[in-house]
Amino acid sequence: MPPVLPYPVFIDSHVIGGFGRGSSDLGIPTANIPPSDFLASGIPKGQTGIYFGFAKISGTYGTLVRHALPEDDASKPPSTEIVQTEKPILPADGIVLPMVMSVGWNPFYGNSEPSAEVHIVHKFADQFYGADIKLAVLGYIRAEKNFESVEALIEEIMNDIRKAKEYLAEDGFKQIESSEFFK
Ligand code: ADP
Ligand code: RBF
Ligand code: MG
Repeated sequence: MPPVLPYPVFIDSHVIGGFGRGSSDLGIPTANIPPSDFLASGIPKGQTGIYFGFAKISGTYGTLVRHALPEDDASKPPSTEIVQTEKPILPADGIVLPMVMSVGWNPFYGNSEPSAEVHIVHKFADQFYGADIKLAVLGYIRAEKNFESVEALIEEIMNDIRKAKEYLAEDGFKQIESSEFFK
């Protein structure tokens, strides 16, 4: 099955700080990008929900320094600063990897600002805040939902990852891996 229009949608962006919950609450880190890069991508009306596709990271590993959380409003992300290292993102640099992406308000957490975040199916040696991230969004999996528990949310994300891997192994999707965009 080939990607159905408007896909593939290509996004050239960079990794920014988010709420810092993906790794700590869920054990599923997500590289956040500026939501405006998603909105400008050509996906109809910036539709929220869960997507799948490929991602390529390049640059050096970088960490995030979080400044104090605003005590009065936990629904807003803390102010942050990226500290770049000189360590190249090896061995993943330049390799096209499977990804799942969540766009919206995270109803489970009730965020007051939209986020666009990408979980890459790969074990990285370190964090890569500030790195360049290229995305080929190839399809829509489902709408965002609320859940009864963190465990239920994690289970659904695992299911999304399973589906993404399944779709991406099909010829029509697999060929995007070697597209000019990722060169
Ligand atoms: P934040 O809320 O700041 O995005 P997360 O807990 O979601 O924090 O962690 C995301 C960070 O973890 C990413 O910015 C990236 O640097 C790192 N990371 C490590 N492995 C992965 C991965 N497989 N997919 C996405 N990000 C990863
Ligand atoms: N958050 C939700 O509130 N509802 C969802 O249905 C939901 N689905 C997600 C699916 C995937 C593949 C990923 C990576 C994240 C999803 N999230 C969802 C976002 C999750 O709450 C978020 O990654 C953490 O809050 C960390 O920012
Ligand atoms: Mg994140």
